This record gives sequence, structure tokens and C-alpha cells, in this order.
Amino acid sequence: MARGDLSGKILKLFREQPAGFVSGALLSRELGVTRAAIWKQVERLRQRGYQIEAVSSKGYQLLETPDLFVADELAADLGNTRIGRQLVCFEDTDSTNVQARRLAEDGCADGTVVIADRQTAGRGRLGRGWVSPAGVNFYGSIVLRPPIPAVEASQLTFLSAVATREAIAACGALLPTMKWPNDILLLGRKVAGLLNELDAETERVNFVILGIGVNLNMTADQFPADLRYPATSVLLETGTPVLRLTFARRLLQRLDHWYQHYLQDGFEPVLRAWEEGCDLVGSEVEVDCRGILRRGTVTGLDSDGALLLRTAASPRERILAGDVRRLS
Ligand code: BT5
Repeated sequence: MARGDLSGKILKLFREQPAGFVSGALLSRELGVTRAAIWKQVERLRQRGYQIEAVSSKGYQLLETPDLFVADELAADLGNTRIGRQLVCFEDTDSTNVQARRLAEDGCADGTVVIADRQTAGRGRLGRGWVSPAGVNFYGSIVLRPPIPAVEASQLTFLSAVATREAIAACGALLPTMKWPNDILLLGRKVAGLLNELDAETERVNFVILGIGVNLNMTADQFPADLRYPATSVLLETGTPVLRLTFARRLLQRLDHWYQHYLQDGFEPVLRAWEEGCDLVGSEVEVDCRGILRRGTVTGLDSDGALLLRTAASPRERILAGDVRRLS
């Protein structure tokens, strides 16, 4: 459902009258359509799980909202944020990153967000897939157009990790940890993955797409048996289901906070927050750099987000991309 369509506008008017009925006459006047058209939309909303009471002398009353990604619902509590000023929600799509790229190429605004209930071709890195069943998780992509040179674009991966970690932490008592560069773990199991894509010329970024997948209410039987690393969901770790709409709002707010901070103060604060959440420093690791294995002790992150290793060959080896496996 796109932000601003008829059913979205009806929901907005319901929300403005949270304690009472909204008459069919008022709805039809405000929205400039017939009362029959309003009735048809109300029926559609009911089919999607909205509980709407209709009383002939009074009108309609919204009793319960389902946990679906609806642009107007999401926008309601976002306030005046840059992230989410344009929101597109799909019930079904191939990949939110693909859709976000399409919008970005058509010139969409900085901060545009694409969210889906389900992805049929969810993407991981290096041609891998992302398992994306309906109704349980968060799959979203954010288009950013920061005024930075292309070489700094990888900093935004860390920004999205910090914001996602905070949004997950707010779901329960557990504090996730970061795994360089793009995984977020709960008790050592992958709960979220990030896939950031860049479109740039040498001197400047045209756009970056922050792809974020978070396993919220996924159950054990929904994970395939052949995952690369142990995986989990917030529900599996905390025992409490997460309201996806609330999670999505919180995530967009955290992203907005960190993006503003980044544009004003640069990468340093993001890097510090990322390091705070990472428990790799001092550990012995093996990094698979597209088939070439590097082994060493993690000494920290460089100012551009590269992983720093002390190896047998060098006291300061910079790793720009790869899969990290902890050995100690
Ligand atoms: C990632 O790749 O971790 C990036 C995942 C990004 C997904 C989001 S969802 C919204 C947006 N739209 C997209 O199409 N993608 C982004 P990578 O590090 O390559 O990990 C992929 C590997 O993780 C797979 O090969 C599986 O082994 C495993 N995996 C797949 N689905 C998973 C899931 N739901 N939870 C945990 N692990 C998973």
C-alpha cells in the first residue's frame, strides 16, 4: 500500500479520531469520494485484518490494527524525519534493494524507504540469498544521497549496523553484538544481515542503498538447514513476539538519528558506537577474502571501517571485504 492512497487516507482519519466513530459522510466529504467507495475500502481493510466496526447511525470505528507494513501507519509516528519522508510498502516483492534501486534511478528523494512483508528473491552478499518468509520479519531498503566521496560510502554500512542494533536492543533485554562488517548477532547467532549497494562516480556518491533484513518473529522451522552460520530471531531468543510496525518505526528513527549525526559530525561517532557493540577486538580470526584466507588478531577498525589485523606478515593489515570467522 503506498503512502497516501485511499485506504491509507481512511486509516489516517480513523487515527485522528482514536476514541470514537467517524461518520461515512465525513469520510466521503474529506476524501472527495462516494460513501459506497468508502464502504468498499472499509471491506478491503477488513479483509487485510483491520477490525472496523460499522454502526448505521454513527459511522465507522477502528478497533484493532493488524501488524502489517502500511505506509500511512508507519508515517503516523515518524514525525519530521528525513528517513521515511517517502515510504513504499509491498506485500510481496522480489527484493527491496532492487525496488529501492529502481526508485533511486528514477530520482527519488534522500531518505526514501522501501519495506516488504515478503521477498521472493531476497538478496545477501556475493550472489547469496536471504530467506524472507511473509508475516514475520523486517525487510527494508533505504535510499541515501549523502554528499560524500565514493571511497567513504562503506561507512554507511556501519551506520546502518549501529541503528539496527539499537532497534533490536529496544525489543527486549538482549544486547546484540556486531560481526564485521555486516552481521548482527544475538548470543552468537545471526539475527540481522545488511546489504549495502553503491552507485557512484569517482568523486561523488549518487546514491547508497542500505538493505536491512532482521529476523523478528521467525520460528525455528522457517530457517533452512543449510545456512552458512547459525541463525536466530528475536522471538527465539526472548520468547516474546515483536510488533513489526513498532520495530520498523523505531529502526527508521534510529537511522534518522545516526544519519543526521553522520552528516553533521562525520564518521567518528558512528565508528565509536560500532566498536562499542563489537566484541572482536583482541580475538584471533580467519577472514575469507573471496577464497584467500587471512589469519590474525583483530586490533580494531580503521577510520574508513576497514578491519585491522595483526598477522604474521604485518602488524597492521587492512581488510576491506570478507567473511570473518572467530578462532578464539
Ligand atoms: C547478508 O548477506 O547478511 C545480507 C542480507 C540482507 C538482507 C536484506 S533484506 C532487505 C534487503 N533486500 C534484499 O534483497 N536484501 C536486503 P550474507 O552475509 O551474504 O549472508 C547471506 C547468508 O546468510 C546466506 O547464504 C544464508 O546462509 C544465510 N541466511 C539467509 N537467510 C537468512 C536469514 N533470514 N537469517 C539468517 N541467515 C540467513
